[in-house]
Amino acid sequence: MNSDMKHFSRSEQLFEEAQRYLPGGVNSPVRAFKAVGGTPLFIKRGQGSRLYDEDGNEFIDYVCSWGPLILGHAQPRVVRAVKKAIERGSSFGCPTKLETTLARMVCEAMPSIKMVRFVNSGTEATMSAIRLARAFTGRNKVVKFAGCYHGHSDGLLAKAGPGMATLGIPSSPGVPAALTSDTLVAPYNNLEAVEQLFKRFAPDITAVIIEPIAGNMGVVLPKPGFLEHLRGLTRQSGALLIFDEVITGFRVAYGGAQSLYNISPDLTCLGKIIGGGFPIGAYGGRRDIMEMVAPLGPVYQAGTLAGNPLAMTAGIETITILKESSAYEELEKKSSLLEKGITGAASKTGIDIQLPRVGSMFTIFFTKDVVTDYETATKADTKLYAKFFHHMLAQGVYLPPSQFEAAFVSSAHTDKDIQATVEATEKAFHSLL
Ligand code: KE4
Repeated sequence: MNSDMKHFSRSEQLFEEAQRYLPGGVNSPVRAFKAVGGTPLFIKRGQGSRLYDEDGNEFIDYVCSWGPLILGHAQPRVVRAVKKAIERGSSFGCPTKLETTLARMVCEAMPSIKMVRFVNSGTEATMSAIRLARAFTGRNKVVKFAGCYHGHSDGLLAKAGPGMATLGIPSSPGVPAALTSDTLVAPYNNLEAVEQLFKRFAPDITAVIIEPIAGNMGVVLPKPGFLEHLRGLTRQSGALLIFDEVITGFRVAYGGAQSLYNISPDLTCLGKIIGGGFPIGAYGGRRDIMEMVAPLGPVYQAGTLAGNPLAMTAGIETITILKESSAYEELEKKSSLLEKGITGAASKTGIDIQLPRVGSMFTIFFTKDVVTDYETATKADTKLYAKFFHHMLAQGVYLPPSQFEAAFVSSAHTDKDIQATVEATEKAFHSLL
């Protein structure tokens, strides 16, 4: 990778101006580089595996817009399809056959989903799924896991209170305690904690919501049997199992994490990849549950641009390419090459890292302990990660600007990109010594 000194003066100027009009200069907090320091890149364009910023710097991109761009930036077939679609109009507020096409593809990819509703974000998807679960079961309490993020609806902005398995307390000002008092929080991978919650609250637990492979505390894998136990526990108690596959859906496999672990959740939330880079979310699952959604049933949920033709077109094109090609085998090959190269560089330089990976989603944790939950994830050395991040950035490799996010490989990443990234990692590790 070109390691000639990069400068970011244009991004600095743009960031200055952006902060006058936008809180923190961004439209989503994680973009602001607060966790790693420095100035966020202002991007001019993306192409394939590359991002180009306003200073003319070029980067191999492992953020991929936080997951949606599994085919890389400006994928030619997606661009052509969306160009044609926009010329026919961007939104009608009426049904189109595109929505049925994408819905059918989602249902065929994930057999647990018999019916699906499109919305405009993952936040809307999980918020709606929980409202639906409460209507279906007549119960109120929701179990979530520390370190899992399901978007920013009030009830889900809850963190663990004191003690192991507890009533959630607001994780943000502005969220009334009343709205998180029905949110129970347990440590990820901790079955005993979940069983304790069920012992205390089972008759009022409407659902367990989980990222089947966590991506929001960095990548954390479910321990063998953990998801199966959750499935058993919920089925036994009449609670619903909700898989939040906003990241993992069509990412770790065409059928998502539920196909990898062969588990049938009652409801699934999707987003990111199914919109091919356009705003999207979706929730779906058992027909007897989904039939409660308005206007078929009484559970209200709506959205002006839900199912809009552009997001549908980009999503259909994206998952068609994923279905038709050997995308997942290639992603596995490239991602495992990258993992071997990085872990090899770490052992060569004596840097302690963990590199949990499922398919093309991974995290480089700066810790010697295996990361199994939020507590062990937060033992990682975030200062070291920040230094590493900037050493990589200087060499033209763009990693997530936070230790607690997932990194992604796309189909557009070439073997040369992987090799260049491994070389940059070796140099970066040496600079950390
Ligand atoms: P959105 O509302 O951001 O579309 O989706 C919320 C959401 C729900 N569920 C999971 C598992 C998610 O990962 C997300 C959003 N992910 C974050 C990054 N990990 C999006 C990036 C951001 O917040 O800017």
